[in-house]
Amino acid sequence: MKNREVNFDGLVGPTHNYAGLSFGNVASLNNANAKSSPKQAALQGLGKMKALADMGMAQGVLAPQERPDIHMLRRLGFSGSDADVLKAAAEKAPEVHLACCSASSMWTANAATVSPSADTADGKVHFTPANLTNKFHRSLEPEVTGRILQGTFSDSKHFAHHKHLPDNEHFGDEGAANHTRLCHDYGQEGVELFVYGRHAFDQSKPAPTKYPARQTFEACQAIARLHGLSDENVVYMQQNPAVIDQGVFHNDVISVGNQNVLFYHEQAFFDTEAKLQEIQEKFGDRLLHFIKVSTEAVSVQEAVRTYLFNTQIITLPNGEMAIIAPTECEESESVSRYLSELVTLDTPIKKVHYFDVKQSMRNGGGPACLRLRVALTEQELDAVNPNTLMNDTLYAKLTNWVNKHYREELSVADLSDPTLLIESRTALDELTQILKIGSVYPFQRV
Ligand code: SUG
Repeated sequence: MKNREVNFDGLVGPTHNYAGLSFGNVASLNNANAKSSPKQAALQGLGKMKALADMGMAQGVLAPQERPDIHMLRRLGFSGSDADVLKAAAEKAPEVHLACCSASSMWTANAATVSPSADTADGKVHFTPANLTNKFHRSLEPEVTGRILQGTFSDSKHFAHHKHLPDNEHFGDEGAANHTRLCHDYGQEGVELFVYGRHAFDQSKPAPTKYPARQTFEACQAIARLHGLSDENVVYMQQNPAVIDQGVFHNDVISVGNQNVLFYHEQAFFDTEAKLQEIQEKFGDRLLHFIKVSTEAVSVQEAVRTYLFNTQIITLPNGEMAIIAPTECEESESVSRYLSELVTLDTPIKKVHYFDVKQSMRNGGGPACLRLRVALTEQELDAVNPNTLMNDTLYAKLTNWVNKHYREELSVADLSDPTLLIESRTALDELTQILKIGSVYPFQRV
């Protein structure tokens, strides 16, 4: 039986913009109010998906969400026609309006936590959408994310879906961005690493002081319980509070794993040595590659600027691993030097492929943010909605769809234009037919 890890990338939505919504995420704040190009952003994302499919990887796509979120604006007291709602919100509560226009669901590493069937008590693949409570614009996502995941992984014989954790900062959960799975073969039992930023109930424990820790220890434990994971196969690790304060708002900005490789910055974790030892013990006597990057080779600041660790490490059909990195890594002297050397060392990583995902990078979203990893057996892959799996035909359809519906350029002022709402709904309605995921959007359900 062939087991594989499938990347499900988020398709960038038609309202992609730079609103400076994410305190603690340096790129988001630095690019606030810049003009965006939704069309370029979506095409860059599709280009990466197609390239991975062409490398022989199984690649899926997850639909974006309906924005502006008129339903939330109505819930917050704006009324009248949709156009009235947008106009009043933009005038009277501009920050709330911007939050309701964000295309942030594109970063599907934050869509959910996924545990493969080899790790779970009932032998099903488990999904829990992330509640994303720390940022209002992101907290709008989990309900529809859940529906999109169910439309993509609908077969209850293989897939189990949970409701997102309670919408409260005590259970702040950012999904797979803080979750890594180490394993020998994708279909064999693995060790799931849950990385958190703070303890919610015990305030005496270390925590960052400048920027928020979005993920709590208590949320990690709840997910492990829901997914039926065994304590023997789970490791909880705390992120180093000092790096959160330097802009590492998710663990996938400072470490990434794949199969028997954990690639991390020496400052990534708290209590590193003890935790690496626990990982090795739980992994057993099989070979694990801990690839540590020293501060001397790449500073935390440079890692955050270039997203060296927000790379995807993928296993190619020939068994070798490759790194999918943003072009910012290639443009940095220290990081490109590090990567050219890495592929010559005695580790499974043998190649680096650079991709231009600058539209997403400017909001703090690198290649790894754009994808949700789902390890599947062959039977499970057969049970996935086939219309969401990338191939030449789907790529051509989605490229045409983007070219037909997306704007070349968008400024923050354009977000209150009622025609943008109509354009966006028209596009998404057509998309649900292309992907055959059902009526997942609120405007399709009234
Ligand atoms: O949640 N940026 C996202 C980036 C998410 C990156 N994901 C991972 N690291 N996995 C965030 O901070 C910025 C939106 C704006 O400012 O317009 C934003 O939401």
